[in-house]
Amino acid sequence: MAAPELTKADFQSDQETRWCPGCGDYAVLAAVQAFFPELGIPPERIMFVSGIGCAGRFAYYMDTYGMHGIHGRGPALATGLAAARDDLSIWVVTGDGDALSIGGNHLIHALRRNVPVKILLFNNQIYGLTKGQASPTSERGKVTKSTPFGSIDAPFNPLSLALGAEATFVARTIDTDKQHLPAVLRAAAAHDGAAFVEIYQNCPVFNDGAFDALRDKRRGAINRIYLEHGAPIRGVVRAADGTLRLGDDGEPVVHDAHREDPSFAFALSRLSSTPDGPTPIGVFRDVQRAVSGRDLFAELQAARAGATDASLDALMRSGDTWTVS
Ligand SMILES: Cc1ncc(C[n+]2csc(CCOP(=O)(O)OP(=O)(O)O)c2C)c(N)n1
Ligand code: SF4
Repeated sequence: MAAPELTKADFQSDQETRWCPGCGDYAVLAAVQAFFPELGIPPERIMFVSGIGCAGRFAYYMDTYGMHGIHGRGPALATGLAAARDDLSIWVVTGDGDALSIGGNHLIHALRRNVPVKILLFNNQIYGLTKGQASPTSERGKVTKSTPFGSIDAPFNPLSLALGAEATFVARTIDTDKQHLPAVLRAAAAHDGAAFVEIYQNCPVFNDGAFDALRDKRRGAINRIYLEHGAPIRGVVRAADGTLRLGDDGEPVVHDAHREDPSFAFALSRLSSTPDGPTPIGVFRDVQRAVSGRDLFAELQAARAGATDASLDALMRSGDTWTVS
């Protein structure tokens, strides 16, 4: 008998959502819950791993398996899970503070290793849960509770960072874009390896309007530069010196998400450092590379098949041993 078709309701947990009214996290949650049935993967084969932050609460609201881990360690936990279970669809939900402050190291190595997990970074350019301190994506000069005279630090560009970490799939989308967000999730899910998706997410309480230039219907129509593999990139040209620029003074540029050399995707990621003007969204890079854990998983299976208690005991007593007296 064929398995019953899944619906959005199959992915909605009975937990009360605890985000502030109007938070962009609601829009992302609704889009993810509506998208997951099309994957055809039963909820019990799906894992959502999160760190700490408002974004981190996401795992409670998906009626799948989930783990609300410790701050910044979502990618590390997911890496362990991916090594042990190659039958799961593993998703990490993280915030800009969680992923790029305390968790920066874990994020870059998961991407470098090409661990088969999908990492959704909800970027609201602020620490939401702890009530509005500057994050690694807050713009220079940003006045917050932790930067009363304006932030003096240069922000990360998350996509440039991911590309520098050798990520094989790098994309950007917007919380309230009901067509684009699922399209990017679809591409991320189809990617064999680590997928990194930055989602511009409005925090109406501590950083309202950070992405209005893109979220607003009228301004967004002008400022969103949709990337589509094989199609010309609107409003982007190659200038006489070979660099990619915004504007129309140069050669038209056709998007190539599958280009091995990451410098093209990197150049696209540099076109907008803060999202207050024309900004590319979509899949910047989607290439194939050896996937971490695949060989490890087979090796573990083989090792397990031949393992007995006796051999473990022999292993513990083998090699150099010392008697502590
Ligand atoms: C080890 C540790 N250090 C600091 C904190 C405090 N803390 C909790 S969430 C957070 C940052 C949250 O910001 P972000 O990741 O951007 O997520 P958001 O709440 O905006 O979704 C911090 C610093 C913590 N919980 N644990
Ligand atoms: S503090 Fe901001 S990010 Fe957190 S739930 Fe409230 S609106 Fe959302």
